[in-house]
Amino acid sequence: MGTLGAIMKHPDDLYPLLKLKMAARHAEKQIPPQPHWGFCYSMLHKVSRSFALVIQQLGTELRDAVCIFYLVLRALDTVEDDTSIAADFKVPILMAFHRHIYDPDWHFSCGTKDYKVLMEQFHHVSNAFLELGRNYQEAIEDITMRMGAGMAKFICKEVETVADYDEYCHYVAGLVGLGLSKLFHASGKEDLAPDSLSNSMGLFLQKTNIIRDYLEDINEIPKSRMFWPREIWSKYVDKLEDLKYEENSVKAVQCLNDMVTNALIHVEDCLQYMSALRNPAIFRFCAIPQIMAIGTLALCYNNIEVFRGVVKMRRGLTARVIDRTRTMADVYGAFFDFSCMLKPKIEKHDPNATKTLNRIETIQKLCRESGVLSKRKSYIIRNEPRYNSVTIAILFVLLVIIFTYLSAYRQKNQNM
Ligand code: D61
Ligand code: MG
Repeated sequence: MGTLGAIMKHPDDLYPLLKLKMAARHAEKQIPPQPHWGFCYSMLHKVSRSFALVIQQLGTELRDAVCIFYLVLRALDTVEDDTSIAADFKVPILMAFHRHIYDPDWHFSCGTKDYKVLMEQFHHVSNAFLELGRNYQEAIEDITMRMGAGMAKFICKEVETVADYDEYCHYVAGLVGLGLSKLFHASGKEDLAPDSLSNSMGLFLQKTNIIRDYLEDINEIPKSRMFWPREIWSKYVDKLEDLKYEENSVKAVQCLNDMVTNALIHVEDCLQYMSALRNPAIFRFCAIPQIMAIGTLALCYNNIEVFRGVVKMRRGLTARVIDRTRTMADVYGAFFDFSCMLKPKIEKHDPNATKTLNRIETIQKLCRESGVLSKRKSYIIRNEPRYNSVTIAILFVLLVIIFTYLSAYRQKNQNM
């Protein structure tokens, strides 16, 4: 369904979508003039639309550090993700990457499209990195070293147990959480959060990605990417790729529900991490991806479409999340809403139904006990008129423009 169709179905997505478009346009105008910073910020917009917008609203000093942190790790991940590079060639690069970021002459060609450009012109990222404050450099180098070593370990090791799964997600996303907490603290804007909570922030996002991207990863050329732990999928099928075949649909959805239920373990830590943040820009930067994740999990739960294509939240809903997320009340509200969206999808014959229900009710209880679940616009339950005043005004203006244009066009044809 195109954007226009989606807007007709969800008219109050229109205004947030327009604001998002303007924010993106505004952000692009903010690209710094110096060549290497210009390259870094334009590349950031290309390789991560979702994070680029939330990074853009951080204060200058912290924004530059987080931008470089992102590009350094995205480059490291491009080496890891390129399944055409042989393991014995890839491992040493992953292990030494934390040293290469200090050497503007170093580059390694791999990856595709914008990721390939990032690798080939990596000297711009190194030059910008060398301009950062020492405490930012140390935090970025430390996390890059630990992530590179962790990625190298799993190049030749399968994700077998749930403990392996948590360990792998720690290396590629938990460590990002630990690094960000260090950068926030180094900027003097936040206390240093406990590693366990920072780690959970990363695991919740990464596990959501791994669940949503099952089909894309299993169909990866030349070699499948497999992150679902054998300890879970082997309860349903003999091979991980069997989940994508029509005849295994019932087992596939049960396995999917098992994976979603596992990811919900981290919600309590994430809510605790976010409720401790003091700086509004840092709060929004951390909260928006988390709300996108719980929304995506609610969408994926009990949904066979995960094995038919990539299930994504519609852009209008993403725009509303970005537009509306300002305080912890908005976070509790969103987690409550999406829990209410997931709950009715739990079928009593599902093998994990009881566990899923317990985790969802724990989340709803946490949100209720926050005492801030007040009368506010819900992300799912419609309790106000379909067309609010702003939307009517915009539609009216649009109609006038279309009418004027059509009458001018008809006028011109009559004069011909
Ligand atoms: C607060 C705010 C943002 C947070 C956070 C806490 C904690 C963790 C994260 C962001 C990271 C979440 C990662 C989820 C998306 N997964 C990936 O990007 C996978 O690659 C992981 C390795 C590279 C991590 C790069 C990264 C991502 C987000 C950042 C960041 C660095 C630095 C600062 C802020 C946000 C996934 O990659 C998919 C792809 O290749 O597109 C994979 O390969 O598994
Ligand atoms: Mg990767």
